[in-house]
Parts: sequence; C-alpha cells; structure tokens
Amino acid sequence: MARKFLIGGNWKCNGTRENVAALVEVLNEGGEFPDNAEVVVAPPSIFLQTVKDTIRPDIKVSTQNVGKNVRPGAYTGELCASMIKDFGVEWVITGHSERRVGFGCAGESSDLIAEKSKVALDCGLNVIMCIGESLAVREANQTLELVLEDHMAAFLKTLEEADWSRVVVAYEPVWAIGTGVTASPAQAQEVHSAIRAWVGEKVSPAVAESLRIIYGGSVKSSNAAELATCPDIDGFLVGGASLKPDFVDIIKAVE
Ligand code: G2H
Repeated sequence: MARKFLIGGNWKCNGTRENVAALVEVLNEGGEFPDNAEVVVAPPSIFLQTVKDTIRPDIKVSTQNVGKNVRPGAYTGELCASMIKDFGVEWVITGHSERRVGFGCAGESSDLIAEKSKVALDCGLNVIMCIGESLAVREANQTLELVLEDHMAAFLKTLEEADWSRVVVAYEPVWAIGTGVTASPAQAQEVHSAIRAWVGEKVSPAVAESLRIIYGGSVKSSNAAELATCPDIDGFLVGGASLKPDFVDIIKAVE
C-alpha cells in the first residue's frame, strides 16, 4: 500500500497577526498540491482560530502540544484533547524535543508524552509523535537504543490498543533542528527503516507497512526532494522553512 506523504509545518512560537495572515495567503495562493501529499500546519495556539478560518481547506490545522487530561478543568495554560477536538482541529503534535527538554522547567518524559498521545488518540485526534536523539547520543552510537527502546517503547506501552492509522512518527534528530545541518538521506533512512522494522516486530507487519514516518530537522526545498526518495521517509515536519514561501516548494518536492 502506498503511503501518502505528510508535510507538516511546525510554526513553533512564531508569528504576528500581520505575518500569519501573509503566510496563510502565500499558502492559499500556492497552487495545486501533489495528490500524494497531505499538508498540516501547527500555528501557536493563539492563532489557531484565525488560521483555521482562513486557510485553504486542503491544509489541516494542528496544535503543537496537548494536555494529558481529556476533559477541561483547572489546568492553567493547557489545551485538553476534547477541547481541541470540539474546536474542529484534527491534529496534535506530541513529544517535540523542545518540549522534552523544557523551557526553564522540567521537560516532558517519554511516559508523559505517550500518555498525552493516547489521550489525543482516544479523543479521535490524529497525532504526530516526535522522537529523536541529541548529538551526544548519536556520537555515543546510542541512537537506535534511545529512539526505539525509550521513545518508541513508551508509546507502545501506552498505545497497545491504539488506532495506528491516526499515528504519524516524526523522527527529528535534535542536532539537526534549526541548525541548518540536515541528516543525510542515508542517516535518516537508516533510522526510519529501523523504526519500521521495530514496529513490524512489536506491533504488526501491517501497521509497520502503513505507518507514516516523517523526518524533521532543517528540511528545506533544496534537500526535500532527495530525502523524499528514501523508501522509509514519508514526509517532513518542517520548522523554520514552514514560515516562508519555501514551504510550498517543499510540499511540491514530494510529487
Ligand atoms: C524540527 C523542525 C520542525 P527546523 O524541530 O519540527 O524545525 O526545520 O527548523 O529544524
């Protein structure tokens, strides 16, 4: 079964009312997207309403995080899964490395990220679950150990009964994020293929075959086409370049 590419734009904590409107206009005027591409953008939550109301219908909207509680309640600063679903947003991102390390406070553990992913899936949302190693881990030759036996294993423990058709795994090596250094196609393919084999063994060959594993880390239009030729790369999670017209070229590069 051919897997449809997923190209996600993670806007992180960027944007003003003016340049968000301008970016939406660029995307809306970006012409036809390839049939084999599904496109999702994740604006900061303060812009969700305006982006959802103004963006072309073939681009779906995502949050950048989700709380671990299903229902609304006394959780200052959180967005809960049922609220996101009710709002008509279809996607959430979980486990981005910037959330794993925290922002001056405790970062998110693999178990917490898995719990959040489960809550989102149980509420009917689609989840882009991020995993990836730091430079120190890669240099110590422990990449697969970390991404499989820690990051993926935590998901698996929690998601046993999950509908995997609503899961996308984003492999984002931390050393390639926002640094301009992209993993080479061979480096990315090696990890993607190991993730697929691991899912085949631990979940099922059918889930492994249909699971979309996307790459993130300094993706731009100049490297997207080559990365997209790798057999186990099923799209991208794009940060910096998703804030520019380059994002349209990245989407078209998977054709
Ligand atoms: C990785 C990526 C988006 P960038 O974080 O998730 O960001 O493309 O800027 O490296």
